[in-house]
Amino acid sequence: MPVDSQPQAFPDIAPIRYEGPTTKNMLAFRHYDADALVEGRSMRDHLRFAVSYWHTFRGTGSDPFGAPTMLRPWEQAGDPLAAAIARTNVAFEFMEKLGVGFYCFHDRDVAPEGVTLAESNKNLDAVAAVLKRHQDRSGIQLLWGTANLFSHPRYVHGAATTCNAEVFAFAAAQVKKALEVTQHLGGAGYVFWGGREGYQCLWNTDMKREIDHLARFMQMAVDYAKEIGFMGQFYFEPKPREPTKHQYDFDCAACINFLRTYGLEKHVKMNIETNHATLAGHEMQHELEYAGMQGFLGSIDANTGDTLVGWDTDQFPTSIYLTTQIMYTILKYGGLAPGGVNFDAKVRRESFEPVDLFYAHIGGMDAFARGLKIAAAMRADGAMQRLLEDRYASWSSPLGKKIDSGAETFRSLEAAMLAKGEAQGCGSGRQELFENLLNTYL
Ligand code: XLS
Ligand code: NI
Ligand code: NI
Repeated sequence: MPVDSQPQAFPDIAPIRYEGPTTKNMLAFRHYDADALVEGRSMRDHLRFAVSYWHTFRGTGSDPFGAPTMLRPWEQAGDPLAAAIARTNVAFEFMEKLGVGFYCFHDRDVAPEGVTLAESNKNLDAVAAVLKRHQDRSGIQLLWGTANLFSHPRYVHGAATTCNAEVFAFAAAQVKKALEVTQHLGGAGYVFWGGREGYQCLWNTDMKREIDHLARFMQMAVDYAKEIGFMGQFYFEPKPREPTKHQYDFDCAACINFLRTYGLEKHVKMNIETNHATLAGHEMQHELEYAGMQGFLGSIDANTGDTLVGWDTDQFPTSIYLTTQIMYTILKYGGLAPGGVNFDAKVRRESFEPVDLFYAHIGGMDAFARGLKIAAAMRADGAMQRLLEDRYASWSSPLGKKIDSGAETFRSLEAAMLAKGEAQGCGSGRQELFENLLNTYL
């Protein structure tokens, strides 16, 4: 049961409101106006913001070099299940004050792991019942659920790709339960992120066997979802490395190839995270474009990295340039729903006071709202699109049309170029002009 008498976790913070770009209040939105319409749809529905339970309510600020810095006043010692239940009040107080519509969790974020699988399942059921009541009361929904298949020592060699069949079985049982709980909470989706589904050393790794097992595992999840009538969208979240040297879900191209190879492409879309794209040597825009052009754009994990730090720093996104790139591509492919914008981001270890959680999310939401407005303005104006089309204008010529329609061959094209002697009409790429044009909207 939620502890009704529990004091508020953020007593000094009033619900965050839209106050417009000129406000001096740093605990207000300057751009995120939930009901405002952009391209005929509310910002709320475009963005579908979600809070990550793990970073925001379980993050401690510990890193490989140092102890936790975020000693939250609401965290209580003693019975971990009672603490987990009390923490749900904190989470919903935070999300209601912030005004987000969704949250995401791993099974072990919300409820403590027990000594046995049965005990873990029981803990999860107990917390899920409380989460359900909070959802029903507040209207906040679960964007996606997932299972933590990487923290416990049993997953040292991976979960679906482990060398040990019993560990695979345990992971399957854990995902079965996580799917049931996600369904019970009306989750709009379910994410697979392969934290330890990869390798550290190829000599001790049978890669073919491991990737086959990953496909078998996902197929079982898809089959079970069908069996229980879970209608949520499955997502695969690419990340090239960390904690393993190589993760099998490396980037969108690798994931989509995997899904098609194993016949899973109808069931799974991409959940794309900015910092993971960076680690893969891509821009977020590239990953979104790649997934979008093939019909695999599902949901995003909104964060950003630091180019001077080589790991997944999961910082809150504040760059308008980045959010403009993201929202332009998302609008181009028709939006995210049933996916959303999940802040898979954590406040810095040095930002250890509870109010920093608000500053961080407000900044991220405003950056996305602004990116959305700019992207919509660019689309309404159309100059960027026209410039792009100009670059490919020769494909509207009789020759271009015939190549695209399949009417030309190597022989016919050779004949045409022998007659002409040289290809004509190659113009400037105008990169600087494109970049300058973009800046006119910022
Ligand atoms: C870690 C991942 C993880 C997934 C969910 O790098 O981003 O948080 O989003 O398991
Ligand atoms: Ni993520
Ligand atoms: Ni990540």
